[in-house]
Amino acid sequence: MTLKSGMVAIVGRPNVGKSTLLNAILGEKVSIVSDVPQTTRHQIRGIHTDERGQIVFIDTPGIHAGKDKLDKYMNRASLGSIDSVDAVIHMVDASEKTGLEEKHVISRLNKCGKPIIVGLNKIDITKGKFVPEYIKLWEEIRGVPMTEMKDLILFPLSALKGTNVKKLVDLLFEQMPEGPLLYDKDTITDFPKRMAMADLIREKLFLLMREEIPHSIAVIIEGVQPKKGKVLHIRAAILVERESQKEIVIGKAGAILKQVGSEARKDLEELVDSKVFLELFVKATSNWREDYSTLEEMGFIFSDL
Ligand SMILES: Nc1nc2c(ncn2[C@@H]2O[C@H](COP(=O)(O)OP(=O)(O)OP(=O)(O)O)[C@@H](O)[C@H]2O)c(=O)[nH]1
Ligand SMILES: [Mg+2]
Repeated sequence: MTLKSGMVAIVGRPNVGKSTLLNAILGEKVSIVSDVPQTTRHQIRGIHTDERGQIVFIDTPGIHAGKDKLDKYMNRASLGSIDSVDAVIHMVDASEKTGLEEKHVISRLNKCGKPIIVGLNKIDITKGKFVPEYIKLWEEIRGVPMTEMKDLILFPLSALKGTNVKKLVDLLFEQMPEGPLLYDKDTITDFPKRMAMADLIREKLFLLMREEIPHSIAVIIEGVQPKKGKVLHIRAAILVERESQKEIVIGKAGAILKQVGSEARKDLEELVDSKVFLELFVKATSNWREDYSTLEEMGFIFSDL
């Protein structure tokens, strides 16, 4: 059988389930997930390989309206991914009304000339009340009925429950060009370890703090010391913008930080396949979302976009 290989971008507004879908396709957690919007801040590649060939999925940050350097980076990382792929999944939350973000994404996808799969996600909690709204957005922009849009496929999904996820991969393989494997068959992601470590810690902060989480929170891995005995020592800084936010993150008598540390440590141990000693501290650094050197230290590479 001739091998197929290609790339697929997963785009859409925040919180619709893009990262959940990537993890469901791979059967492994590669991208962090939370119900706080703008959880994903980088392009994260997840690689699916089977006897048919290979599909490289690119999970992207949710498209949103912010204006600082980090927001602009995230939006570019997201929409910029469209140019380099063979097909696009536009993830939408079928349980929510359409918004300006959908219009923005659709106007960008309209003339991209690639197959577009509209992932109507969260069908486990919705009967599809808002699906006609999505169809209308496309019909408005193109001035023809949906049935005439040969590049567009509406695809109901539950990324959380795994409903239709295998069928989605089958459908995508049909769209992929012939070609050799792009990565070694055992590679599941090329996201750098240090950035994955920082993201895992950030995920626990999001999950434990939820609405209380300061918008401008970030994690930097400041040091990874080679194993002493059997333990890997990881030192991570949690950045907030103001002194007053430090207390919120630390919690009463250090309760939040302690819980974040203990939950993150378990995931980190799985990631690095070793026992971990995790040292966390909180630092107030004003305006880091506008500061190139801090952003670069976190792994945001502006020259790539
Ligand atoms: N009920 C339901 N919830 C889902 C589904 N898919 C994702 N979620 C939830 O939606 C929330 C957001 O999921 P993410 O995968 O982080 O969303 P995202 O689109 O990657 O968000 P950003 O990274 O912020 O752009 C999480 O609480 C998920 O558990 C689904 O199919 N059904
Ligand atoms: Mg995400």
